[in-house]
Amino acid sequence: MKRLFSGAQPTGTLHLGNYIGAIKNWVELQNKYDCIFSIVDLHAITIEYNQKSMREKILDLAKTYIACGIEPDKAKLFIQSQVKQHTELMWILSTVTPLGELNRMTQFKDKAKQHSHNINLGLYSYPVLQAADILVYKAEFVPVGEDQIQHIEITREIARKFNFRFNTDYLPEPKELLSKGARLMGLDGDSKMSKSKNNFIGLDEDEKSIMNKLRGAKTDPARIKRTDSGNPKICNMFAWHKIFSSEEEQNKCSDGCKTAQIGCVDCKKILCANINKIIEPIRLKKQELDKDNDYIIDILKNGAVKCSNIAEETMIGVRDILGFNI
Ligand code: AQP
Repeated sequence: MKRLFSGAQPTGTLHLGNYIGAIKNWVELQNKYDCIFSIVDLHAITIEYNQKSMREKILDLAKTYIACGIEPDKAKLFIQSQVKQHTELMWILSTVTPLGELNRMTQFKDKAKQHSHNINLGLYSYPVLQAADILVYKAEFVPVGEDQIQHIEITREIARKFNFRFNTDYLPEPKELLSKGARLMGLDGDSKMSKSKNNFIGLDEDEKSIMNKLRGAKTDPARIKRTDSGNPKICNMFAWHKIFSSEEEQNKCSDGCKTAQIGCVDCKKILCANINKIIEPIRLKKQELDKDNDYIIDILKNGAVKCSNIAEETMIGVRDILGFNI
C-alpha cells in the first residue's frame, strides 16, 4: 500500500473545518493507504500555550480522531514528540532549506501578526519540521485542507534540494490530497474557520449550541428583511449548504432566497440539522472514550513504536547519505 501522513495540532477542540478539510478524508483513505496520523505537539508549542493542559489536549485530540472514525487497527496514531527522528531529520533538512522559501510562507506571516509578542524561530521553521514529519516516513500523499498547500509545496522543494545536494533520489516528493470543502470559511464569512478565531463550530457542540452560532452567522448583507430577495452566490451560509446539504435542500434555499419565499433562519435550521447529523455521533462516541484514558494511551504508545521503526529505517539511509556512517 502507498503511504500517507497527516496530523493536527493539540491546540483545542477540532472544528468543522478540520473535519471537512482533513479528518473526514482520512477516514475514507485509511482503507486504501498505509496511513500515519500524528498529534503534532511539537508544532503546537510554537505559540504560547498552557503546559498544564497539554496532556489533556493531546488525549482529547486522539479521542476525537477515533470518534471521527479513525481505526487504530488500520491507521497508525501517535504523538509526534515520541518519535525522535522527526526532529533529527528537521535539523538536517534545515541545512538545505533556502531562507527565501521560508520568507514566502503565508502561515508564518499570519501567525507572526497574531502572535507579534512571540515571533520565535520555531514559528518560522515550522514548515521544515512539517517537511520532516512527512519525509521521515517517505510518505507519498498528504491529505490536508487548502491552507496547507504551500507547506506541501515547500516540502517538495526541500526534498528536491536534499536529493540534488547529495546526488540521490532518496526522499520522494509528496503530493497533497484535497477534499470537497478543503477550505471551509468561518461563521464570520471573512476568513477560514480557525481554532484561534471565534468563527468556528466545534466537534463537541450540541444542536442548540450549533443553532445559536448559526443564528449570528453572516449571510447576504443586503438582505435585511425576510421579504427582501437575497443573492445565494454571495451568502456564506449558502456556500456551507453546498457542502452539508442535499441538492434538493440547496435548490429549496437558493430559489427561496432569490424569491424571498424562505428566510435565512429557515435555511440555517436545515443547515443546523445536517451539521448536527455529522457532529452528534462524534460527540457521543467521544464521551464514551473519555471514560478510558488507558485505552487511548496504549494506542498512542503502540503507534509510536511502529512509527519509530519506520522513521529509523529512513534515518539509517539519511545518515549514510550524509556520511555519518562510522
Ligand atoms: N477552515 C478549514 N477548512 C478546511 N480545512 C481546514 N483545516 C484547518 N482549518 C480548515 C485543516 O485541518 C487540519 C489540521 O489543522 P491543524 O490542527 O494543524 O490546525 P490549523 O490548520 O492551524 O487549524 P486552525 O483552526 O486554523 O488553527 P489555528 O487557528 O490555531 O491556526 C489541516 O490539514 C488543515 O489544513
